Amino acid sequence: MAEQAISLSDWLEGRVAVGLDPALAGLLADIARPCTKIAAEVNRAGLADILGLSGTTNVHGEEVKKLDLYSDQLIIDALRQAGSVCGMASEEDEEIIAPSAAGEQSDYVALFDPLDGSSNIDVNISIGTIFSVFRRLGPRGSAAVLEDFLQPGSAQAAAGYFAYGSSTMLVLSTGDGVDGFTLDPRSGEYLLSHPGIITPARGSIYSCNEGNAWTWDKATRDYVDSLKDPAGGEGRPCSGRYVGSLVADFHRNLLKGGIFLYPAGSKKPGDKPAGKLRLMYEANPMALLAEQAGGSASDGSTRILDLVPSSVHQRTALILGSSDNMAEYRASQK
Ligand code: P6P
Repeated sequence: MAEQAISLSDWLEGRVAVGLDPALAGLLADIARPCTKIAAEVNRAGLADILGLSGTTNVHGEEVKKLDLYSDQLIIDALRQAGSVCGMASEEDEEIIAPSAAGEQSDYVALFDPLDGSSNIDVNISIGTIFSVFRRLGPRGSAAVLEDFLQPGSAQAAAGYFAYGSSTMLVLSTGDGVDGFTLDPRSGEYLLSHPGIITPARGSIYSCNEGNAWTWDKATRDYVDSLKDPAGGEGRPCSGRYVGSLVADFHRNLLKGGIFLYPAGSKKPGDKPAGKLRLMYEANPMALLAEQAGGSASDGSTRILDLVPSSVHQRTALILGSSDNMAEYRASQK
């Protein structure tokens, strides 16, 4: 007889019993609710044209937004209605987003990429929602200010992602390990399916867009070439796996081990190499999960979680994964 599966709400209750702030537990549950709706819409996206939903008015005569804007609004409305945050920042919104009046009493701000990789929807590739939570720096009773968001990733109170794939999964950390939950579509409950995720110390998968190799520095190009060389070192040759959707690529590597690289690149001689991924709501959350699962994450020279942000939407290079693979990568950059 299978053991009774633990639901997300049971799991959160258990964590509150050993010290997790009940308000943070509530915030995580409040994020899960809109993401379950997003999962359902992502699964229907393929029907949009057939049902005349995308970019036109739907059967109810409502104007239907692009799925990433729809997802963004769902999360904002849910967190405002619940009063769970004193401010939000989203990849889809240039300015920080004000809370509801109730939210001004919250101790937390949330940052999110509501539908990362959304360009992959049309080709039915897994995409996801990525979120990061910080405790506010100032006193309760007013909307969060920019400083509440511009904290190093090491200060995250929680972080995680929803993966909309063959099943819908939630993978999160509140700083005490990484746990994965799978949505049971029948009950609408997230059930603990991957307790205490530890990423393998070494993996044979490398993930990067090699079409950008010409923009990387030589040390990075040489390192990636070594991964493909049977005589290039332990575990070679590695297997290249790159979906082009951070949640999908990260999730596979988290479970199977390996290294994901989106290095800084310069497209014109003399250009300062720049990263593409967003620090606050892509790199930081994934870096927290990687470290909590036993791996590590860097921008090529600095630990991601040590980066002090100057802007909510700033970009960074991101190299993260298994501890041994990351140690090898760091040694190759010296
Ligand atoms: P490229 C998706 O647009 C995204 O932000 C991440 O999900 C993904 O890892 C990356 O960009 C893919 O970028 O340049 O390889 O298409």
